[in-house]
Amino acid sequence: MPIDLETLGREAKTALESAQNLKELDNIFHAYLGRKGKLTAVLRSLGTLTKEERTQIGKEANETKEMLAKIFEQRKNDLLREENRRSEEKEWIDVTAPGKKLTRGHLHPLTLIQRKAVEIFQDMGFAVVEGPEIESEWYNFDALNIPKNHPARDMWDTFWLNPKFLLRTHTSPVQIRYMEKHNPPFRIVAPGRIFRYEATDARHEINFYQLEGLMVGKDISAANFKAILETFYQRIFQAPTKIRLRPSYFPFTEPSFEVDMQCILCRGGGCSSCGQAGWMEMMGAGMVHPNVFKAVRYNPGEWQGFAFGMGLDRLAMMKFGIPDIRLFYGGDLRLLQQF
Ligand code: FA5
Repeated sequence: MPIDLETLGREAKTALESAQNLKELDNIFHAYLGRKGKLTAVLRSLGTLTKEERTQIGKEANETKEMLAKIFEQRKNDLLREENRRSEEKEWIDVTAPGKKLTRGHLHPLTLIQRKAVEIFQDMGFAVVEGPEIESEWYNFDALNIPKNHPARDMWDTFWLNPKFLLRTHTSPVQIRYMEKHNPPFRIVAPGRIFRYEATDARHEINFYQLEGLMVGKDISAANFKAILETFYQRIFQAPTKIRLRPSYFPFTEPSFEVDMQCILCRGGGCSSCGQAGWMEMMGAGMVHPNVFKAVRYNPGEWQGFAFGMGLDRLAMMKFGIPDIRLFYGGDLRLLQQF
């Protein structure tokens, strides 16, 4: 059978040139030049031909093969370029399009109140210090004039970690830590988290925040405390508030008092948040007890000062109108997203 290489070549050329994509091109290439391809078959059959035919057809077949290989390469490049162009079009980025808005987190109301309170005290010249949450019995109790077996220890239901260490029940130990290392006069505040082993209700948590204050000098009196208290409440609430000082007892102050604020939630009428009292207990305070000065080797005849420990959670309740302290620790986004 005569081999019509010219027709085969033309047919293959047209097929390659009209391939629409790389896969199709590859299939056509293999149909002619693959292992079982039509042109490959011609090349394989050369052995069965006479010498003259072999020279003649072999030359033509090789030329056709080279020609088709070139066309294949060219078409492949064209199709690749075309595919790149199409995918670039598809992946086009509009750099002017407005971005997707990321949802921003919120600062927790307790963080907000702590920052605000600290800022106000800093404006009044108070330095900010910190102390550890795990405390020794000495700093939490003994140095604050509450020796072992003293009934006042029952004022603070304690999470003991072992016979010597505990989770601090108030921020007052920071007073001792600071005074041990610094000489008066000074004024400091110490915000921090504290822990109490007690039942919870609308205004009691087992872990909550306090802000300790301590001002020591030669002539610091309760009148200074009252002035600072008034400035603080004025600035934090930016509205008139009703405050009252009640005589109280703390082993580390003498005299001692507690500061109440008329409950914002019921305006003094009595509600579940304030235990129907109409007043919320906001802080304990007093003039530093001479025994505390002695514990840190200050001369009580020379120095005097006031100290206070305010409950930051209760301050946040009153500032933001939150009826239950437990809401601060519930992690409910509906509450947090309001801040
Ligand atoms: C003390 O912790 C004293 N260290 C305060 C003090 C410091 C007195 C310096 C004198 C000199 P008290 O236990 O009363 O005191 O707590 C102080 C304030 O913390 C309270 O007035 C109240 O606002 C808040 N508080 C007390 N217990 C809780 C509780 N379980 N949950 C939330 N807040 C509380």
